[in-house]
Amino acid sequence: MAEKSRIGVTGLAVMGANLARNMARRGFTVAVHNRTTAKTTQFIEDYGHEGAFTGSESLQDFVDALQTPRTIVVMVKAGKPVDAVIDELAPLLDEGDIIVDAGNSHFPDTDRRTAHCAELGLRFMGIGVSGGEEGALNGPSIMPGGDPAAYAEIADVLTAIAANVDGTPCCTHVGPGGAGHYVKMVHNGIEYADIQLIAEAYDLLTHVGGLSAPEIGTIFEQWNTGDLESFLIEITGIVLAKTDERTGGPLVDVITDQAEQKGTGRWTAIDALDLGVPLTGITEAVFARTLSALRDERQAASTTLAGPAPKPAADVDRLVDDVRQALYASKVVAYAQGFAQMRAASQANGWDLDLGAMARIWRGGCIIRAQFLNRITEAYESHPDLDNLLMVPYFTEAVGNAQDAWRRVVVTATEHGVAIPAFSSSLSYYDGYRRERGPANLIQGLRDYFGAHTYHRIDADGAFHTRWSQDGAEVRTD
Ligand code: NBP
Repeated sequence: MAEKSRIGVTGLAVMGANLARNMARRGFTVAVHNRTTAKTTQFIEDYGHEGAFTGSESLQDFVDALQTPRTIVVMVKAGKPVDAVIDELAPLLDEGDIIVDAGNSHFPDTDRRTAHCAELGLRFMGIGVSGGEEGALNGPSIMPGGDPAAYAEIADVLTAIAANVDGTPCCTHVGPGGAGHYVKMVHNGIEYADIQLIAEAYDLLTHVGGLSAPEIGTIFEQWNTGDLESFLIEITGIVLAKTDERTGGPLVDVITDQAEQKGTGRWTAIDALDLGVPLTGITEAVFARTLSALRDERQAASTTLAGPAPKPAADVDRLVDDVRQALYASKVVAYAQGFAQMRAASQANGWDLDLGAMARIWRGGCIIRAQFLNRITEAYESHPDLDNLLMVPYFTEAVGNAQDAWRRVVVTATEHGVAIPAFSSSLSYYDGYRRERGPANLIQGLRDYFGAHTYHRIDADGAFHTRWSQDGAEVRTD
């Protein structure tokens, strides 16, 4: 009888196949299965030589091929397919077996599946995997959520296949239930903001700076040697430098300007609204994608709605440096907001998230990997109860130093009619957050006028209402 496999992977589309290959390359024995058998056969044909795989046609054979207690990684399309696979697997499994959902599941689904599996005597883990197909094969960032004891049993595999930075695997137990998928969701949301900020920088350098795509590509290449050093800045340089084989011009110039999305950014924004966390950068990035999708409407509006007359920038070198600083400051704000959201979720759900560790496991393998994540880890190591990243000296100084350039960029973009929702909302957040007294006193006054919603006074305890349309007197209401 063949040796039983350490771990199983069901779902052999690009992500599952690459994760299984990564595991086998690290010396683990891997059972593989796919709903459509032809994909399993093809997988064994293509990659069977890379490691110790056992391919199975039926789920029963797949389950039988595993060492007990079994660990089964489910890597199928997020949503109903995950439930379908759990329903099919559950009757074939034994108490204590572990089902790992490594897809992009929504965290409430993970909480629900964790409870459902527990009722069946099974252990369920929801793990976030970032890095796309390349990461899955060569080392992703892994965000495991679920029972810590179950994690301990599979940590050898997960830490071995994860990316590794300075000898530290980009994988650590995140928290119970849906915590891993939650952190992956916010990671994706931050990715939306990062990408939107890069797009706005490109837009400004194109339409105000008058620079070509390859020229901007070279600028991004330079930026990647400084504070902005990151995977996304690096690949922006590469994408902008790419020549289109058909036209001989820059490839980006012939790509339609409609951004698609799979939903994780939207989930992050919705969750921020539910939690009451101001998450302007990510939310504006989601809205910018939805606005980009209205291509027909935009084309009609472009010949109807007035904008300012075009005028070139007076000093392009200064614009380039201002945009670099605005990009950095806005990025700091986007991360500050994302981490504030994770902190709020951690408190609301009792997850006890180690936010410094989250930044640490994002340093390698994932799409938002960046030098500056080290600074976030350091910030939470020195201030574990930090309310907002902007309040640690490194970031306070970084954003403070950039603010003049940041304000000039927002003014310039506005004067030139270039939409910069992420740059400007980040700056407004910064200005709103640093205000000792904002204008919400008037909001409360208005709410009290039209709805008797009451207000609090700065000079007295309690809730008050003014009888605006009666005698105008103020009454205490609590
Ligand atoms: P897909 O998301 O395209 O899903 C395809 C897989 O799901 C196939 O193996 C398919 O089997 C299986 N499947 C479906 Br669809 N319905 C099923 C059902 N009812 N029962 C059993 N199997 C079913 O694959 P992917 O792009 O590899 O992504 C997998 C997961 O990883 C997703 O959650 C995705 O969001 C996440 N993710 C993807 C990336 C990326 O870069 N692609 C990055 C990070 C995370 P079949 O062959 O029989 O149709």
